[in-house]
Amino acid sequence: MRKKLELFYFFQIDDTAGFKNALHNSVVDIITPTKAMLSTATQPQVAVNLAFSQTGLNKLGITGNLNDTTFSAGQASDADFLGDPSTTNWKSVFKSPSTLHGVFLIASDDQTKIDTMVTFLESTFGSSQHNLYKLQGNVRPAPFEGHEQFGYMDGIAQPAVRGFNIFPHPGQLVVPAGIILTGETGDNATRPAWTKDGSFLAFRELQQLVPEFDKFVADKAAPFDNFTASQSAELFGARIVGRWKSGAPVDLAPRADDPTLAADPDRNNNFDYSHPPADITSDQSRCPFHAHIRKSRPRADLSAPRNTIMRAGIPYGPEVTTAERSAQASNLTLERGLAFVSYQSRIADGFQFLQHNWLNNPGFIFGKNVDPGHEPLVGANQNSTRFITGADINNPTALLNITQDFIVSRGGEYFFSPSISAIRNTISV
Ligand code: N7H
Repeated sequence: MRKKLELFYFFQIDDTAGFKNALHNSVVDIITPTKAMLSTATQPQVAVNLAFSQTGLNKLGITGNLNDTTFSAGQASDADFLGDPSTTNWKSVFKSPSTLHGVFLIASDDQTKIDTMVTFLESTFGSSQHNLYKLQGNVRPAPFEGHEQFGYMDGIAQPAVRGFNIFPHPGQLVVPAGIILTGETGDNATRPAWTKDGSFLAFRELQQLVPEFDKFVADKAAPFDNFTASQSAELFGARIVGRWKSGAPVDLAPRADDPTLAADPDRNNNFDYSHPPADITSDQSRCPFHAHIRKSRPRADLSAPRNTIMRAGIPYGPEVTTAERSAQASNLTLERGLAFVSYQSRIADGFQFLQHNWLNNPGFIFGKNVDPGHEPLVGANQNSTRFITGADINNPTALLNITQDFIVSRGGEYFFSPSISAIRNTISV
């Protein structure tokens, strides 16, 4: 749902029969089919999707085992494993999985259309559900549209799903449909038939401390060649992400941004970190091993198509204010961040695996001449000190400690997003 605005409407079901009735008779018909989203010509002005937590399915009397223990257990019990300092910083809605039954995702370019949809849903469901929490996502204002809160272009690298994306771009990973969609080729789990063509949705509300990140990058950037301090900082930041703010990959543009490369979908993903005769186990001159995009998708470092996610997040919150910039500190009453969404057919292979086994794990990427360290943005260590190597191009084995988190997990939940026919024929009857 590529729209400028997206509302995450988290709800609790109060009356099972009434909820099913409204869902069956009025709401299932307004859920947006994937096919309609494939082209701007057929996209509705307001797109709606729906997903349920395990406790939500229980409340609806859907007893079949979805065969994803991470989903069934819920995200609150996963907090420590994900590297969060338990649920200390979590929003209360996510700390109470027994009442968080589902989420509506409502996207549009027009806020009034979202508001009208909320009014429609609330009047249709009546007292059979109530809202627990709303998170309003918004694409950043021009000229930062498409850029996440730290300033980097997002939404560039997505897997192509076999059978859906007919013409993948060069370098785009093509995965069997069953890596993202349940019941498709490549998803081998045994599940009830109605789950076919659904997907598990991992939601995370990730607060971003932007002035703190900017200060860290400015303070800790190793001086490089004849670069000015601000050029060295820009290079350091780009290496932490693996892409310049424009989106150009540092693997292809290692020393200076290249906006033309960034904007070219046939080139901006066409790299894999290998540059023979350079040694991929020790060469960090282009992209460091700790970089966000390298640790979350290692390309030639490690072939792991099963550990692939489809990302569908959107920023939330206001722009950084002048006062915050000059104080080099966030005003914590003005929360901003990323409403992170990923889709996968098995959470333990997708979001959870990437977070725990790769981003948080200082030893990963394995087989290198030096431990890469934590991924410096989302790589979590229960709020304790983290480290990276590869920060200084001239001394890539040197270790740099990171004493502050720039992303604070405000919690989340795991949901299952069923197909429309499953909602119509199973969930709402
Ligand atoms: Fe990331 N960021 O600003 O650094 N992410 N991410 N992410 N992320 C990507 O390639 C960001 C998060 C992945 O195939 C880009 O589309 C931020 C989590 C994966 O090359 C940027 C947050 C997880 C990719 C960001 C955040 C991932 C990816 C480059 C949180 C998984 C594709 C744009 C606030 C657990 C890698 C692009 C590939 C790309 C950022 C979260 C995973 C700019 C700010 C939690 C798989």
